[in-house]
Amino acid sequence: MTSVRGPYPYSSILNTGDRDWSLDGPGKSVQLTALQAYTSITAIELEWNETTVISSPGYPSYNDSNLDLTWVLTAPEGHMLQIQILDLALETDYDYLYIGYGPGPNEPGSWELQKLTGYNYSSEPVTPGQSMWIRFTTDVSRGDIGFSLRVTAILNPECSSGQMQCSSGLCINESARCDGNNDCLDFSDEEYCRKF
Ligand SMILES: [Ca+2]
Ligand SMILES: [Ca+2]
Repeated sequence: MTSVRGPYPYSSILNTGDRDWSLDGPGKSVQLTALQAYTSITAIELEWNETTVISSPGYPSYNDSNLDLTWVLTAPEGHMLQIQILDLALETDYDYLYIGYGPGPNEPGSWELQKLTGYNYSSEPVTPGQSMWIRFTTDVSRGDIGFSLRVTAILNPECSSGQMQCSSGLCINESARCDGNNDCLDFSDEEYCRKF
């Protein structure tokens, strides 16, 4: 069974929005509009062959301001997460979908793999590793359709000959070992290299 912890929200008053201070005359009142920032982190542990679909709140439409939502997903040992974007329509340059490898957007050992906005995306599945994170942020103004993506915990494919396996389970070309580039995304192809 999928194990889900969270979302763990915290809300805060960012500012007081539009104000009408015109108090002159009877019957006038002050209206204060509070804009809320909604931040949450949801942890999802997938079991073997399990699939989950993650979508923006209210998909296929969103209009929420100041969202900052994070999902952190993990697969069991020996498995990898495969992600496929099913749909993406975000307010260009204002609302973003981030996809990364590792335990969380600001955690050590994490890397941002994709930063998406607007309408262009690839529906090719990508397999970042055993853990990954997704972050969705919106600004104060308008929305669009939102996003939907599918994450599946797949059995770690054996690397073919001429490849090495990273600690994350990713297969990379053997020639990328110890070449100074972080091909594994977790630096495991650059560990235990002879230093000249
Ligand atoms: Ca927006
Ligand atoms: Ca390398």
